[in-house]
Amino acid sequence: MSEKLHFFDIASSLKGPRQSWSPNTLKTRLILNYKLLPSASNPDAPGYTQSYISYPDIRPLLLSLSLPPHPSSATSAPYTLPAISHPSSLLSTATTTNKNPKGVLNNSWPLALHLEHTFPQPTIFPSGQTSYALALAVQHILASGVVPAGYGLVIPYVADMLDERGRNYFVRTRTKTFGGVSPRDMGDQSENGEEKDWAKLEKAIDPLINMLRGIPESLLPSEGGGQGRARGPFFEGDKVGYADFLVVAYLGWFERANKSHWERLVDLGDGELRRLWEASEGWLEGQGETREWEWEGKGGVPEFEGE
Ligand SMILES: N[C@@H](CCC(=O)N[C@@H](CS)C(=O)NCC(=O)O)C(=O)O
Repeated sequence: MSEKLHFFDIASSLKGPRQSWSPNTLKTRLILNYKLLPSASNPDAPGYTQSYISYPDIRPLLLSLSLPPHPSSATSAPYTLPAISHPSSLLSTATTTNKNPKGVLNNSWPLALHLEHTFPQPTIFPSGQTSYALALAVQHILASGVVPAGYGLVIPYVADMLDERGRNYFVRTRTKTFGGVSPRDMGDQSENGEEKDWAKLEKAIDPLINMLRGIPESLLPSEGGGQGRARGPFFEGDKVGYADFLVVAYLGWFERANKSHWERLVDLGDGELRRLWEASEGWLEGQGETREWEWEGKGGVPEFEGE
């Protein structure tokens, strides 16, 4: 029997399943919980193990696993989580994305594809290529619109949910990334600034709400193919897929960082986001078996080191 897959998440000071907070690691966690945790329809699922890594330890951990940095053209930090260790699938699968000699992979998109390839059922692309195209579109809307538009409403609260070392690292590195502005001051500081930030986010997220809502029922034929009924809660009606997980991971970030902002966010539109959240919550909260990950030099990283 091969080793269980191990998942690396980012530490926080939150308790229970809410300890998992990052919009990127939550994308992978949702897939792992959907595919690998035993459920009524999948009682023999293998489960997985996990560890929570403090921000300043991510780089030394990934170096110890021989993972190269992202190219300097990437918009993220060079060494990032989520990552998995799963030599039994990663060493035997010839993909263009993974050449790692230790059976480790990071970066949420290649991770999603690798997990789908290795554990095809239940699928995260229920309509095949169409679901894949949908996920790409949702990812684009999030990355180029929603995420930057929502910065001012979520980034100021991130440091306070991290463990102490993570908090110091986050404030220092993000102050540099944001050109000297502390992440705590990322919100619009002008009069009524918070409402201006909300206006930006509402505009950016509207396409996703419309996509979840689907064609207005009055415009659908009343007969044939069951298409006359209301859509949702997922982009593909009652079939969940990776496109949904991308949005749920984003909502999870808000829920962890600032509950009252999250409440306002999921109430936008006609509750499409809240229904998506409620239908997916079980996959968001699932946890693997926690197992400390040891590597040479662990614990030797002073707080002030790193990017
Ligand atoms: N393209 C990467 C981005 C992941 C990412 O940016 N992760 C952040 C946490 S949300 C990280 O690990 N940052 C490490 C750092 O800032 O040092 C993915 O999709 O996995």
